[in-house]
This record gives sequence, structure tokens and C-alpha cells, in this order.
Amino acid sequence: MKALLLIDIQNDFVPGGRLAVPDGAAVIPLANALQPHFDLVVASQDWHPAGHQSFASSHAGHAPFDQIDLHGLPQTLWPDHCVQETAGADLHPDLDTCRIEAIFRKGMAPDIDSYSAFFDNGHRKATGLADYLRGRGVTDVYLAGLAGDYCVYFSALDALAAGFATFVVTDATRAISADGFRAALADLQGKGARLLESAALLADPAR
Ligand code: VGL
Ligand code: ZN
Repeated sequence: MKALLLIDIQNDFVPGGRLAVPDGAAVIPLANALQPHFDLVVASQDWHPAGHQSFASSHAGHAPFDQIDLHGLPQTLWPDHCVQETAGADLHPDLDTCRIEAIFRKGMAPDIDSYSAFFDNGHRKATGLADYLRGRGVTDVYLAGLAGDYCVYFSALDALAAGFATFVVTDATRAISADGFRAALADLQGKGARLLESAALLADPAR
């Protein structure tokens, strides 16, 4: 049983948004085209309270993209983004949501970031996604969405660690940093993830 996991396809992560991923909107038509080729489609949504400690604006004297230590974890500071109940946090209006069975929100705890759709960055608290997927009989997890070097990467690492056969649909992701994305994909491959392009999946019959 194959699931498509659509990571953080939200207004703030596409050009015009507050933490725009270069060419981020390019993932949307592919995310839509891929959905009918999966048994199950699930999405994640970055969902921060105002004043979240991953925001540079929460740390006097710091600017976006500075690195700090946040309660013992390395933290990149971001522009304010995906604030709960703002338009920037909404899933992108062009994303087809009819087949999205569940949306897992993350990043709500004010003092810890959560790149992965499975766990916060300290692996202290699970979102319940792994149990949900297992409960639905999922064996294979395919990831697409934003950003390839952060939330897609960390979600894929946790999917692997949870024992799912893990696939990254490389043309259906975009990254904040090209170098970071190359390193992320190499690391994932070394850990057993497989990389593929959407064309290989679109050739499968729709469900
Ligand atoms: C993300 C940085 C901060 C992502 C979320 O979705 O990749 N990146 N919050
Ligand atoms: Zn975030």
C-alpha cells in the first residue's frame, strides 16, 4: 500500500510568501497529477503560533537565517512564516485537496521547531503520522512538496527510521538551497531511500 505525503505546500513557501522556496509553486501541478496514482494521500502543514521561537523576530539582535542554539538544538532562524490562521499558513489554493485524507500539523509548540511531519526536531513528541500510516496498511511512503532540504528531507529520514520503504519524488520538490538539497538527497540515498521522478509514477494506472 502506497501513500503520497505532500509536505507543507503552503502559501508562505511559494514565491510571494514569507519564506518563499525558489520556484516552489512548480511542485503544485505535479502534486495534483500524482494523487490519483496513490492509495492514500496525506498532507502536512507547518502551523506555528505567533512569536514561535524558530522566528528571528523572537530573538533580539538576530536576523533570518542566523544559526543559534535553541534549548540544546541547533536552530536556523526563519522569517515569520505559517502563522496559525493566517493566509500564509493555508495550503496553496491551487493544490487539489479532494483526495487528501488527513492533514498533520506541526510546529505548534512555541519552543521547538518541527521540520519532519513525524516528530519535532528533538524527537520528543510524535505527530501520530507513523501510527496513522501503519493503521491504514501503508508500507511505502512517497514524499513531495516543500522544502526539499528541510521538511521533505527530515520527513523522509523519519519515514526510513519508522521502517517505511521511502521514496522522494525529486521533481515534485524544491529546496531553499541547491547545495543543501544535493547533500540531503545523497544522505537519504545512503540510508536506503530511493529517488525517482514523477513520470515513473504517472505511468502507473490511476486508482
Ligand atoms: C520549513 C523551514 C521552516 C519547511 C518549515 O517546510 O521546509 N522550513 N519551517
Ligand atoms: Zn516552520
